[in-house]
Amino acid sequence: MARGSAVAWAALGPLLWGCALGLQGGMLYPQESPSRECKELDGLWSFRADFSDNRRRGFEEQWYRRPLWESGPTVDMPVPSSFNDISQDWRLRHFVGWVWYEREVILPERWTQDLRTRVVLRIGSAHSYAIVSSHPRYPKGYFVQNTYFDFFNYAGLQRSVLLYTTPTTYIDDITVTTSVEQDSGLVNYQISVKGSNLFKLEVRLLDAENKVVANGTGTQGQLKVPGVSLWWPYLMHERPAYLYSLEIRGKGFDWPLLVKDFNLLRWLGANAFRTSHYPYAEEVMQMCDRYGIVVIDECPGVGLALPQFFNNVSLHHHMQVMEEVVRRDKNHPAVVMWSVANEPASHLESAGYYLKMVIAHTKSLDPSRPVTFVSNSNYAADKGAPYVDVICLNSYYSWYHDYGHLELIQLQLATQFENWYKKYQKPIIQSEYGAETIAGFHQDPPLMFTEEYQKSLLEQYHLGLDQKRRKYVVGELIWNFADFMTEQSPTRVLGNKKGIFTRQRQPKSAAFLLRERYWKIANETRYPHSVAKSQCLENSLFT
Ligand code: GCB
Repeated sequence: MARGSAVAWAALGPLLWGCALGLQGGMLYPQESPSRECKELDGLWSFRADFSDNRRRGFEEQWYRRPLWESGPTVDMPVPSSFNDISQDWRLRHFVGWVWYEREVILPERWTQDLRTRVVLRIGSAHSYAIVSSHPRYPKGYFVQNTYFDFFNYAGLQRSVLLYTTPTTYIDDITVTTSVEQDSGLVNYQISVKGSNLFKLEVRLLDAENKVVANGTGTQGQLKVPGVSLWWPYLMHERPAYLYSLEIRGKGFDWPLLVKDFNLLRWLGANAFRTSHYPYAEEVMQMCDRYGIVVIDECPGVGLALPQFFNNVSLHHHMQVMEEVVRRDKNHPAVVMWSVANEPASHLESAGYYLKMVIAHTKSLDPSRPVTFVSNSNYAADKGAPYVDVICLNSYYSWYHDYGHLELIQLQLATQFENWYKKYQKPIIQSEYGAETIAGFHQDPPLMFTEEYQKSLLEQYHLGLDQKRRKYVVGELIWNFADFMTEQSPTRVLGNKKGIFTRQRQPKSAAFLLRERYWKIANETRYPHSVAKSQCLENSLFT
């Protein structure tokens, strides 16, 4: 297995089994400190997909016992990345089954010899398990992956992998909640220490310039920051606070694209997004804290489309997933609300009970934030809405029905809002609306798929939103920030084209329309919170 005592060897397969058992303990983002060292394992790894009929040859032959190249051919695979689009091999693009990743690592001698050092392997994201269906109409043993969502199921080690150390007595988790008392910020903290009961804890709160602004001791307490300057979303005025934005990319992670996307968000004047339809990389969340972008943090509860999905096994798993999401993201000031699902079949009775339980569980995990799920059901039929704090609605007027009839949007939108509000009297967010648009297609008067149609559709929605937004509509999130890949289907032309940017991040005409709108809303009321003030530093709740 290992060549020499200082060489460690890692394969993904067995690690995935570990992940499946559920993550225990805290999920603090690894930070270097005098007592913690980090070693990034990003770069080129060896890789093999197990193409055997039952996809289990790797386990049967124990590929993990020796260097991977000894049991068969390997290819280079970058980490982080999805493996699907890296090679020219069609089979890999659609691969369902186990894949094996390997990387040799030289560990500092001290890491393996110092008994007071604990070494942790951290995989940012290993994606994913699959639903596999066999089809009697097809050749024997033939199977494909069926998904019930509208994005390509990219897979692999899509986020960074690293090793880090802690002392054997170590801080496993920190929970921070905040409040304000006159001009003071109150920071309540709770620290979980593992490994021993013999320790002394000193707590220091640093501001954006790394100056100590409050001190404490012990595993829990309250820190007071007089004259506090609060975290504030980018360009948001206070009355009424309003979220306007779009959905960005989140499955994989690479810095150039991430920084580009945040520059585009700032250019647009957008102040929020939802992590549709799974939690984004931790680095994305840190950027949101830093740039003042509000996040509706959504778990991977997507594709809950069939009655049989609302069973106790799923419910239990869904609750566990919410525990993981909350544990990971609870300390980000940018997170404003949890979303437990996207478009579940919430008209079903069984879905009503299921959503009630998941929402109640999420609230018990974090009583400080509102909880929602995103609905595309009818107001009269939805069984989950009674349990949410904010109603989030997806609707595609003049797109998935009444094709081309932009003149109907305002009436249909007003009816939608009024019906929901009358029934529930809760704040509403229009969490999706948009039109498929192929960059460079033009037609006037507008026809579907052209840039003019996307613009006109958004304009009609905006007229409808403006009627309600100073009342109970508290946000509008267009679908979508950028074009993205989906499974092949007769309704998708090389993926979903509802982006206002192309996949290469170039603007379609609608991007300019949105830019004008977002900046106009931001400037409607001049409030003391300036753009500059919104740029809080990561992990600091107050600047
Ligand atoms: C939706 C889904 C989203 C799709 C979008 C569309 O309602 O939530 O995942 O991509 O519609 O474009 O159809």
